[in-house]
Amino acid sequence: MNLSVPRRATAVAALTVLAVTGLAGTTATAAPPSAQTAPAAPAGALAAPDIPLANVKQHLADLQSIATANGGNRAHGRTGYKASIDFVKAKLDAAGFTTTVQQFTYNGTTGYNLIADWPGGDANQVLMAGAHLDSVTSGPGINDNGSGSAGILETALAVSRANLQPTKHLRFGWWGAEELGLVGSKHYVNNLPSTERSKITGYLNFDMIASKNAGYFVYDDDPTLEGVFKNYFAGIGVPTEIETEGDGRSDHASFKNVGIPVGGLFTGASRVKTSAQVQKWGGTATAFDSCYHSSCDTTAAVNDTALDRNSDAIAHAIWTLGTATTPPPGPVFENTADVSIPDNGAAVTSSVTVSGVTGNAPATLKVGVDIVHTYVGDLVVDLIAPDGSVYNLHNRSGGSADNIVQTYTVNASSEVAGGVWKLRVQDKAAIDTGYINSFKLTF
Ligand code: DTR
Ligand code: ZN
Ligand code: ZN
Ligand code: CA
Repeated sequence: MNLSVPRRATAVAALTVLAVTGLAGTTATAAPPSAQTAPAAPAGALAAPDIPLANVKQHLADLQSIATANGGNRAHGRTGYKASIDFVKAKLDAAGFTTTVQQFTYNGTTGYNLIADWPGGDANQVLMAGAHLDSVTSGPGINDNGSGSAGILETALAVSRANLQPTKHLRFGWWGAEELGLVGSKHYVNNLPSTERSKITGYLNFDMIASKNAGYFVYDDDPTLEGVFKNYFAGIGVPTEIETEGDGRSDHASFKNVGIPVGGLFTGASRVKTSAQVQKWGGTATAFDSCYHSSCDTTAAVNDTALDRNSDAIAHAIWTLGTATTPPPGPVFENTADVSIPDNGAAVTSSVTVSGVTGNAPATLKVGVDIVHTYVGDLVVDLIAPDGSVYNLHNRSGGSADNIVQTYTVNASSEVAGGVWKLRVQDKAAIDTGYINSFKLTF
């Protein structure tokens, strides 16, 4: 590189900093964060309409009336459940859906699933949303799970009102006997030929989305589906948390157990909201739903704001995932910690830990590199896969130009995705130095 007095002053200062911080001659690696930023909306996706809260509340009022007219509940094997199925089916038939009532037997009584297909879309790419329609015997089950049932019902009706022409085929399911052990959804999945199962690109589950003392929980089973919901709530300025008690606790487990990507939303049940969560979401440090599985789980037990936000989030997911012309970008893993690069010294690294991405990395792995440096011709920059494989990104080119801010596309299809990926940078010429500003992988 060309020596020049002004740079030397800069370089000397940089070396002093390195000596003091003890980075000189060592491989400094920033701690891999667990930070995963939600992917942007996929190309071509249409914006969802607002789901009218009044319409969703009317469905809840109708389900309440059904329970009241049928012994106070809508439980499996009771008249209130079949009446609920007939109610939802009639609305979907009138809206142009192709509906199927699937029967099963449990505890010696007949149970019912309702499946509604929106005609059109790619039959080989099915996007499914579901909610259990049954209640416990002790009450009308308006939050658990009239709320999820009404949220997807109104979203389906919005699809009809818009005469949506999605790229994917849209399917909605209302499950029986969830309260007895996910019986209806298990029956559906178990009786779905494997060729049909493999067409389901994602299943979105909504079980309790209007808890009175609501929290905003997003299922973290699939990074892409998780990102769609996190994107939505970030867009309306509502913080979310990962749903941690859900594994196996609702109908998404039936789909996850056969390898179908799942996602969903939840506002909490009998667990108590912490003081930190009260700070985040308001409400009180009591149960998220104090009427969980109780006779008081009525229309009075519903949080309208949570019902509205979650219904809109359901529509956002259906429109985003269902109308995208290209698959949504996969999950993003980023490390924004600065890592000083020793002048003419040892290599340093910034790393990210990839989790929740099954299989191998894609042939078009996007590697975002942001390096602040005053002479990029000094630098060798490599991507290091979890197994140690080296992919050179930059090799001393660029001369005296400043900074490398670039997204490289790497064919990493031979690499297992999960594990610690590193960006390795070495400054191989005296004077001029800099630091790694950020390192990002998009799958
Ligand atoms: N099993 C659900 C309620 C429930 C409890 N934890 C979670 C987590 C995620 C979804 C639902 C739930 C029921 O009683 O129907
Ligand atoms: Zn329940
Ligand atoms: Zn439930
Ligand atoms: Ca240098």
